[in-house]
Formats: sequence, C-alpha cells, structure tokens
Amino acid sequence: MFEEIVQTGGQIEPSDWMPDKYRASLSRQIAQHAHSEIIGMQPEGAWITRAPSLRRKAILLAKVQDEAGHGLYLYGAAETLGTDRAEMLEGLHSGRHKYAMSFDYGMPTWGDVAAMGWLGDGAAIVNQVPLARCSYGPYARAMVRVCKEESFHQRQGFEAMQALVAGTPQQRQMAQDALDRWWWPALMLFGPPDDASPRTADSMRWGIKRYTNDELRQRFVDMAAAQADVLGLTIPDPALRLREDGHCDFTLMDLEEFTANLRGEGPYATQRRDHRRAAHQDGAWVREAMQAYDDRVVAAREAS
Ligand code: BYC
Repeated sequence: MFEEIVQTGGQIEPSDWMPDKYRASLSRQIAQHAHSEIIGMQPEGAWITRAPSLRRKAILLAKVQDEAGHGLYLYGAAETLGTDRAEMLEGLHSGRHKYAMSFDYGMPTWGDVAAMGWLGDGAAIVNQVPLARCSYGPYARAMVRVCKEESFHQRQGFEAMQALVAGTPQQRQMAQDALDRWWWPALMLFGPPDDASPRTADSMRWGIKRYTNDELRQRFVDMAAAQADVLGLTIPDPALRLREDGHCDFTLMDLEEFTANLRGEGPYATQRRDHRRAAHQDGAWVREAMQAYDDRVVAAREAS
C-alpha cells in the first residue's frame, strides 16, 4: 500500500505505516533543511544593523525572521516522524548533522545580501517548489508557505540588485563582485551531480524528490542566466551559453571545494556552528522559564 501511494503521487501521513529507511531518510533531509534555514539567518542577520536604509533594514529584518519561521515549521514536520527536537539540535551543534554549505561563505558587502537573496533564495525556490508535492504530507504542507515566503525573498534580492546596478559605478561593481562570489555557492545548493548522489535513487523512488539534483540545477541556471541579462551583469562562467533548445550549457561548481565543504571545511563553517551553539546557550534561560511555566500549568490542572 505504501509503494502504491508514493508511486501514484499520493501522500503518507504520520500515522501511516512507512518503511524504516523512508522514515530515516526523511528525518535526515528535513532536519538538515531546518538547520539550513536557521544557520542561513547568520550571514544576513549580521547585516541588519548595517542595512543602507530604513526600508532595507525593515525588509531584511522580516526576511531573517521568516527564515527562523521556516526552521520551526521544518523541525515541527520532522517531529511528526518521531524525531526529537533536542536531538536534532544536538546533531547540529555537535557537527553530526549537515546543513546547506552555501552559508559557510562570507558576506563582505551589502551586494552579497542582495546577491544571496536573488540567487540563494532563487535556488531554494527551484529546489523547494517540487518538495511541496513530495510524498510526506507534513513536509509538503510546510513547503507551501515556505515557498511563498521564499518568492518574496528572491524578489527583494533581485530588486536590491537592480538598485545597485542602477547606482554609481562603484555600486554596480559591488553587484558584479557579489554575483561572482555567490554564483558557485548557489549551484552547490542543489547537491552533488547525479552520478555522485547516493541518496537520489531512493528519494526519487519514494517521491521525496520529484527531480534530480542536476535537473533542478539546470532549471535554476536557465532562469538565473536570463535574470543576469536583465541586470546587465555577467555570470562568472565563460562556458555559460544559451543553446538552441532554450537551455544553457554551464560549468559545474568545483567538486573538490564542494567535497571539502561537505566535510565542514567551508570558510565560515567553524564560526557558524560556534555562533549557533552560543546562541543556544544564551537562550537556555528562556527554555527553562517556559518549562517552569508549563510545569506549573500542568500541576494546577492536576490539582483542580
Ligand atoms: N550542503 O545524495 P545527495 C534556504 C549532502 S535553506 C550540505 O544528493 P540528497 C535559505 C546530503 O545531505 C534551504 N550538504 O543527498 C535559508 C547528503 O549527506 P548525508 C536548503 C549537502 O539529500 C536562509 C550528501 O551530501 N534547502 O533556502 O538526496 C536564507 C549526498 O547528497 C549539500 C534544503 O535543505 C549541500 N548543498 O540531496 C536563505 C532543501 N548537498 O545526509 C535561504 C532540502 C548535498 O548523506 N534538501 N549534501 O550525510 C534537499 O533537497 C536535498 O537534501 C539536497 C541533497 C538536494 C540538498
């Protein structure tokens, strides 16, 4: 019955029977996805106090808050599989769990905030829209809202790039430099190439993934190439060209760099996890206070 549901595009709900391997792989992917949302807040969050105007600050603040919300929906979805939230956080803090390596790169200028919104969130939408049709109900439903918010994030990034390219020569250069830095990390968001992706076959068979890593990466490149033309910027890939069939030829990211990032050796990897651990530590009193409140509510209910 499980095979029939997933192969006919149906959805599995938390109370349905599912193979242990399906449960484990989904828990892994959803937890990693949640961690990515939470870690992704760091490089952009660092720009909130330095945003170039009140309007940009308000938009960035809303975006970073949205990412926290995405993390929470996703931790909630993973919990429906019986995965304990404290255990997931421990996985993130100890380095046992992965998160999207693109956030292990730095954001030295405001242009990086714009490029990250345009390309990083653009890549996220291409990857996540099909997840809204994935075979696990709670994950698919979480993706519906996440994708709506990511669309706003992508638009704000593109609009911030438009403002830079219409500005002074230095601002235009800032936009180009940020595109040069963010192009490759954006391609990395889609994962390893299909012939080096150990998880894809099972995930496709189980309807967790609807498209392979390479199919989605191609879709993203086609979309981003057209948008770079509108901005009048150059994607830092001399091999990128539009073919007659409407798709682009392009170069894959450097696989040695990708593999080193997978091992947790990205430029800001240590800083990201350290910062996350410190934030968790700083928030301990909030969790304790909430627990004490819960305990009192339960005790009062039992007493009455
Ligand atoms: N970074 O067999 P594969 C966002 C790992 S955040 C790190 O292809 P799979 C945003 C992979 O996990 C949205 N690790 O695996 C937030 C696996 O490791 P394990 C992030 C990566 O799962 C804030 C191994 O490599 N999006 O949008 O079939 C601000 C083999 O790979 C990466 C998601 O999380 C990577 N880039 O496919 C702004 C989407 N790529 O577990 C924006 C949900 C691969 O075997 N996730 N690995 O040790 C997915 O769609 C899939 O998990 C992936 C990988 C396409 C990422």
